Amino acid sequence: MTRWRAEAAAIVLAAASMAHVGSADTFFAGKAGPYDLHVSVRLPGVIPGRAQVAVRVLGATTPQDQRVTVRAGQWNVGLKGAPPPEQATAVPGDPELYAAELWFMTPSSYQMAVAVDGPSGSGSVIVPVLALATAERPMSPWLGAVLAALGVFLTAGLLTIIGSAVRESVLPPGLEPDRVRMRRARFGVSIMAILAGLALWGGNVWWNAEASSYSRSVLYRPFTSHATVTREGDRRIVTLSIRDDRWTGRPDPHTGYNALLPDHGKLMHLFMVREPALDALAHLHPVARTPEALDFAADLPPLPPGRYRVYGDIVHESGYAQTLVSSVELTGAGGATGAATDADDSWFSGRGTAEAATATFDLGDGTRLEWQRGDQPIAAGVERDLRFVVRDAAGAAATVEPYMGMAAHLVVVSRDGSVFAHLHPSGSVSMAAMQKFAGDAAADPHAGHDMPIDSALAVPYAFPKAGPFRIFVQVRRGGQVKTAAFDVDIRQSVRTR
Ligand SMILES: [Cu+2]
Repeated sequence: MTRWRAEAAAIVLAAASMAHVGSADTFFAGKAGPYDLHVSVRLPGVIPGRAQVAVRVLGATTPQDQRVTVRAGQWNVGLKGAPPPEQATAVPGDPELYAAELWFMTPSSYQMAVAVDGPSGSGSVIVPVLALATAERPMSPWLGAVLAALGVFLTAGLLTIIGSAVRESVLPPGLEPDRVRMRRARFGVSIMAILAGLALWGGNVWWNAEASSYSRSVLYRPFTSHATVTREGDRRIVTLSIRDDRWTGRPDPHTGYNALLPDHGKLMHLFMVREPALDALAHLHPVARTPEALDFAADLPPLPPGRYRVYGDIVHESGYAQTLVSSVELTGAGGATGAATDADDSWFSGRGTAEAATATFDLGDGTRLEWQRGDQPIAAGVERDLRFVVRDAAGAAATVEPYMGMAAHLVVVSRDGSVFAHLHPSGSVSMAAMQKFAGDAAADPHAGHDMPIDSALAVPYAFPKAGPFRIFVQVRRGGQVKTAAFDVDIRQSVRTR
């Protein structure tokens, strides 16, 4: 029923946000055995629904040489209980690209196995996918009118049949019904009209109950949370408090809102972005103040005063990642001491570099971060690599050190506040969920911590909508986190989804 209704009409995006606020699709770049893959999962918006999976086998030249399969299992069932693998079909005209469709029946955290068999051998990789219902599809007025007209026709037809049957069915042909028969017929029609009315009323109640249960328990809503700034001596503390029945009460077995999993070694990544100019950013790692993980607090860095959007990234043990959303007003100067709660805390304030085919941002240590956008402006909904490189004064590529295990952290925000995404060169997937599904959650996420790495970065992403965005890029050099900011105007795509 839900599916039928879902298919019936146009999409209206719910105001609700999701892990990566306003940007629910999954983008992943990584290796499956010998193959370099780019994987994207475009969600249908409604659950149950069919997701579009695209797998790009980089460097593939003859599509028939490779066999690509995808398979998804819910976090608590795993791949053993999952439906059989779906074979992805080669997309004509693009020898690297394979496409498949996967059904997601439950709003939950899934592990998706992507396997490639080909001339170089076989390999597979697990990509965490969050199947979220982000849209309700109300019935179109046109379909509603057709169904209502059919309903009236059927009801009127039913009453007419009942009336005629009582009045005339036992009369020989040619005879007129008498007054008694006429009265009986009217009585029969009245009774049937009451029964039909009751049936319609019952149907309406059932329909509304289904719809409200969808928006209550299927449609994604982040936990209710609330940000505050308080003074403790000469320190200023920002606290994000989670107050939600789904967290404080009994956890939902499907979605997997269970205990938190550290991501990059931290239970929460808290981002603050100043409105409306997006000209100040803090990336903090608050610690839980209670064992129940209800209040997360961090020292406030010296940020300029103003209104800040607050985003708290958390990952549950089920691999379910969500972004809590709140906002807070900062008055006066920021943290007096500037002492950070966590050594990996970082902050930035300043202007962004305007969009260009090659835009550069001065990192202040003699190097600059270059965004190689390319000649073409970026269109909404089109996946591409965002490419960056750090260059020294002579223009040579410089190295970076891992910042919390990653070559770079990107924060993508839309000016209107409807989109927030936290990305890495591995894509939009949560590293904690990846490690959990790969079964090496115990492995040190900071392995090779200070080994300098190549600063040529590529981050796969598709901007979910058109409009002005800012991209913050964070890299670590000389033990210090450097933040670059770039402004970009995303164009309307000609392609519609
Ligand atoms: Cu990050």
